[in-house]
Amino acid sequence: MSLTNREIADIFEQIAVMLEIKGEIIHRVLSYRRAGETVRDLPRDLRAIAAENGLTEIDGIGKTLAEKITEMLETGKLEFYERLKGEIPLGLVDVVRINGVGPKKAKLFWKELNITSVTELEAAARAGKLRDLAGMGEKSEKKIIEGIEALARQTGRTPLGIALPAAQAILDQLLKLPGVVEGAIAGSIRRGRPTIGDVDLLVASDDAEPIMQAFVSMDQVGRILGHGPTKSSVELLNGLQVDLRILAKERWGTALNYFTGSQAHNIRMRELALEKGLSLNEHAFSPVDASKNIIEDAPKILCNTEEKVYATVGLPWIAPELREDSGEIEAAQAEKLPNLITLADIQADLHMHTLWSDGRNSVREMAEAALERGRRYIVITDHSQYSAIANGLSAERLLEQQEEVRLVDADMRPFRVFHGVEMDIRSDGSLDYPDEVLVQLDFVIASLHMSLRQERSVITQRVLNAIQNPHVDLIGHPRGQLLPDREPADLDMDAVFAAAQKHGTALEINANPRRLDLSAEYARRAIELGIPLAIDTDAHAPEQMDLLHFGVLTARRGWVPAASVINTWPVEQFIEWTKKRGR
Ligand code: DGT
Ligand code: CA
Ligand code: CA
Ligand code: ZN
Repeated sequence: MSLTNREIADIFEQIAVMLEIKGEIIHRVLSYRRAGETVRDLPRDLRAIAAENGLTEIDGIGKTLAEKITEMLETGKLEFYERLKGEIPLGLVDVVRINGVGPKKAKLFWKELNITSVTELEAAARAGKLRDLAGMGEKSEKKIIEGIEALARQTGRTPLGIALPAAQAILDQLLKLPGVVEGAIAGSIRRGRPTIGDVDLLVASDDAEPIMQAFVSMDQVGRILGHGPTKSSVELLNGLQVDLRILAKERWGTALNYFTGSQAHNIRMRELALEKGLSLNEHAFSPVDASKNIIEDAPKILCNTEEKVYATVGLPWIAPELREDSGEIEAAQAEKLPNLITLADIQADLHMHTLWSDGRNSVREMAEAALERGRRYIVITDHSQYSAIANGLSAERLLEQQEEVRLVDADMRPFRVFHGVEMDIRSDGSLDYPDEVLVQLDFVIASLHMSLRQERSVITQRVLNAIQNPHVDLIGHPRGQLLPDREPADLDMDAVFAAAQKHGTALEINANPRRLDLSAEYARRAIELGIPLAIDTDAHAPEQMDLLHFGVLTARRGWVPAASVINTWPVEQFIEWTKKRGR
């Protein structure tokens, strides 16, 4: 029983934590942690690499770690790991995952109270037994309970930013195979959900067998979960599950519609079909009798396109991002589907960083990268001084930067480079620059980066302070969530929306797939209130500008039309908008 890359990565990462609890030197801990990360992200099967004697050529894998990998591949076990588990209870590895519990605390709980699992720790915390330990108190005890609750809410879902490229890479391989006439990513990825349970792929072909064989034999496959003639499931080396279905192209529309979901949308579609005397499943429409039984000898209706599926139930085609049964059926019936924004509508990127703070490129390099990608104008928005770890700019350096921005702008016309900033909203609620500085900028983003766990009234007031300042144009990544599992700040979003509406301040959909913040649901509420949005990449390097489509996907899920998004506007309209806002 050989182990997969993911299982080996898990073991290395568990060893790192156990060594840390044991008090081992940090170098040793880090070498296991790094090895775990490397193996987890490895694009090839360790078995194949080992067969070529190539393990030590992997970055961060020396002779000792290579021997350990070989042992696991050959025996399915690791002696060192088994011994370690005898010294340090494995349950402590989960205890360390709790926010606010490090290896030192875990060891303290274990040695003092014999706690070896999250369950035991929770019981002790709720019984008030932790507060009397050295370095603990009532407050830190309460924090631990909150941390355990947050851990329980974690989902095990994969961020869209990881799942979509992985799915696309597999689909591209499949599309190159002979006999493949059509292929698509379906499921939650096609709907643009920010996190993904598993990947659903569809291929149309009359000769499924060799395609299935090629699919289960791909390099990225860690393990085959099911292998049938028309349906297979595999687990990739990174742990992601991928389902592939192969069908005849005559049924492409019905299948694509069914496997795109959502399940709730599908249920509505089946109800509409029944109203027309038809039963709908993933294969076809079948006529039914008065008691809703399929009439066996009546001809079925096959649909080779989704348009035909929707037309059969009397609807126009509905964009996948809307298919959540959240009003899209009713809107389609009333011919009131939104005119959704597309990637081509985007004219500008209003949020990016350079070498002046924590970006990796110069102002000019970022401008040229944006121009290459078809943008017509950008705003340079480095961090402000409060973000010391991000090398944030003092007012003095900010104005020094302005000279460089003006030079690049003059050079690159008609492409425009504006000067802005991503200003911190400090923990005490004050803004990081005085108004005299802000008036000199073309565009001001205000963002929360620090003290995100403040209580609701406090953190909400911080955002309101920024919205109310006439020099602040946009609130960056408003809720501060990180996908898949870092919870957003506890903001009173009704208050935030009311203030943004009153002051005309724009809210960001941060396109970075770790953020997607605002989420689709909040974006939809924002546009209903007439609040302007901006879709920005927050790029710290040119290639991150290519993540823009994730923001557009999120906006589409939020029913957002182009006109509501300020960076779809021509540059004159954008300038006019910022001027009207008091500068
Ligand atoms: P996920 O994978 O959790 O991110 O979400 P989905 O939506 O991709 O769900 P998944 O992979 O279980 O199934 C893909 C689609 O197939 C789903 O969106 C709708 C359809 N589907 C699957 N099972 C059912 C079912 O039992 N009833 C209906 N109506 N549709 C289903
Ligand atoms: Ca899925
Ligand atoms: Ca699935
Ligand atoms: Zn930023």
